[in-house]
Amino acid sequence: MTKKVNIPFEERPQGSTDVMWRYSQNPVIGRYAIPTSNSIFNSAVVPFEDGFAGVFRCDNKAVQMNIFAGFSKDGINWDINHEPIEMVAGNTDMIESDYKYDPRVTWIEDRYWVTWCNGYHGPTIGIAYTFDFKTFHQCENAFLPFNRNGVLFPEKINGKYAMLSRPSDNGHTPFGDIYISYSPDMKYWGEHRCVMKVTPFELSAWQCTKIGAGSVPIKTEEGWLEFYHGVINTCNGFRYSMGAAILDLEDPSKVLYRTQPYLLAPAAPYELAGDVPNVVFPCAALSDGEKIAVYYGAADTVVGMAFAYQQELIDFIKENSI
Ligand code: BMA
Repeated sequence: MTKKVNIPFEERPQGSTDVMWRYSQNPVIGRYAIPTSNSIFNSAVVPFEDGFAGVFRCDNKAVQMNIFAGFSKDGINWDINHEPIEMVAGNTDMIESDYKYDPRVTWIEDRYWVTWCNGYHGPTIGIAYTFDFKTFHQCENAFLPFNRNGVLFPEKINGKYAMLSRPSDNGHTPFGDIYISYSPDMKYWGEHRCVMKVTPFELSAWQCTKIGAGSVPIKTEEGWLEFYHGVINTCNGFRYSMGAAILDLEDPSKVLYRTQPYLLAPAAPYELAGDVPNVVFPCAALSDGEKIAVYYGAADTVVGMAFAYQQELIDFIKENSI
């Protein structure tokens, strides 16, 4: 897919010196954007046909978590289906799924792959593929429970599919590091290696409790550009912020650079207040090689966007690396 993408973008606000800035019209998706929803957040988008498609986490008014397909001409105004995705069998018999949340989407070779947190005796990583965002083929879960934040690389590495993930527990996990795993066939996963761990509190406190992969990594000349979330446990609970790392192109278990300061932390009203206050949770990023648009869940309630210039951001990550 070499098609030039017209990604949604807004210039840095006058007077701002931040390397990443929020969209002035945030949130782009409100909590009640479909009739049944209580909240829509932690969602993933990709270029599709002459616009964009996405997989959205919509919790309903019984607060059941599920994923829904959606479409957009401009990447900002979205039509989200009113019915959740119904999977059909992919590379295995249908697997039970008590719930689905926090999807990611990436194009690899000939199809779109979706990963999400799949309820199978607790959270683990579900995988499906689609060609058209209408029919979704559910494949084997990647891992044993418990695991979250499964994020595929957009191409094979040394001939194998590669996925970042975050082994966890069955609750609001108070720990968590990022690992990478490989698969020859999207069914059997192994060669698990540690990529990144939490930081010492005194070095970079916003990422000292747990970290998790966010967006599908963006391939750049400097390495894989990966947006991730980092969490600090405060006296009022967890606070989720966004940082970025650059991973080695041939061996992404090698972290080349990683931000000491966060790129975006809860500060706007829709990030500070919502069903879970103080959450900025990136799940997708678009790049045209120059500009970047990140989609993130805000306060587990709505979807926001933030922008950056790719080279400025890479320079910032290198200059402010741990
Ligand atoms: C995590 C996941 C995310 C959520 C975050 C903050 O464990 O459940 O979906 O955004 O907590 O509540």
